[in-house]
Amino acid sequence: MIARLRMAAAALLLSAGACSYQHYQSTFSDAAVEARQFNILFVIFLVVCAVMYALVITFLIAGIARRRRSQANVMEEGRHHESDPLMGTGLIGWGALVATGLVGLAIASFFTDRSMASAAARPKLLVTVTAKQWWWDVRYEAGDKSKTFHTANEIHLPVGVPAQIVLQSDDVIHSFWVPSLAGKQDLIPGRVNDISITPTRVGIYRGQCAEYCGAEHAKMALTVDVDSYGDFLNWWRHQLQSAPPPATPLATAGYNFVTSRNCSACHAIAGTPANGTVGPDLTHLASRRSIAAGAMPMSEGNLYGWVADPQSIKPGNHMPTIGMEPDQLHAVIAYLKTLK
Ligand code: HEC
Ligand SMILES: [Cu+2]
Repeated sequence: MIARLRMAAAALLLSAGACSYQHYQSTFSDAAVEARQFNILFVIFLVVCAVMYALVITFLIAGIARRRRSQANVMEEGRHHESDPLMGTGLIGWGALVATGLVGLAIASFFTDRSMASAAARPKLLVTVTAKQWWWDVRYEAGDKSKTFHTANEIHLPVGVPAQIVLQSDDVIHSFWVPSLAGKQDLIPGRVNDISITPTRVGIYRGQCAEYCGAEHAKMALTVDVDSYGDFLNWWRHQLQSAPPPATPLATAGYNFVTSRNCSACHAIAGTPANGTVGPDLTHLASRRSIAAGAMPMSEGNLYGWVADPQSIKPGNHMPTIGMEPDQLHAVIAYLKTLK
């Protein structure tokens, strides 16, 4: 019954032209324990409220019909004010039904909350997400400091493993929202929030900032890759590695430009002198799916576009347009492409 309703709701959403990526960014197609619990609760609320609504409308129509009938039959004044013996019992029954419905909803909410809390109580993976105008810094935590690393705008989680995502903000209030995986949670300056996610289905899930945070709020997306355990471990081991040294003369020229000019004041590249924290970590830039928090797909052409003139792509973002000669731009892109 619940599954049918959910399918009907999802079909409705899709037929309304929502999108062809059924599992990409949808509250209805859950891919984590937390999102599923929300969905079950949603269906319970929907069914209880729909039944009550249908009853109210039925009684209303019955009442109107009855009054019409009695007006037609009985002309003398006061007749229809006579109390109906069934009325008292009916009212008590109605009150009991409303109370049962409300208590039922409260109990359902309570158990949903409890089971989400119990999933959150045993996280196996700790990821800190810091929202910045207008991108997401992602730090994988580990007891051993040498096993901590940064990435940006792309989170990887192993399927079936409860993860705790710690949420912080450096500037204004943002909101972390990956509809297929969990509800929304705000990132508030000066405060530490968190959200737990236990993914149940391998796939790519899109999320976005859900709290207006300034000019480029609309271009502040992120993706969560839910990987099989093996794929996750491979990704994780790869992210722990430093950037390889440049192998061609062109890439070396790019390396020299990036590490000696202002790029390195804002960006970090592990294994090089670049250690800025104003912008995204670039160590494995080329392995990511998009550029600048989902503003564009990752490609050589788009990298050229971004580095040459980031302000035309995301007007107002905090990376200034940096004057470069064409050969310097070629060199920088040749180097960035090696950051796999
Ligand atoms: C004043 C700081 C600053 C400087 C200098 C700077 N950047 Fe950036 N850069 C940023 C910020 C902030 C972002 C994120 C913009 C956004 O998504 O809103 C960014 C984003 C990027 C991205 C996309 C990263 C991603 O994860 O999608 C690349 C690539 C990049 N910068 C390369 C460079 C290069 C190359 C230089 C030097 C020529 C440079 N940046 C200079 C601040 C800077
Ligand atoms: Cu925002």
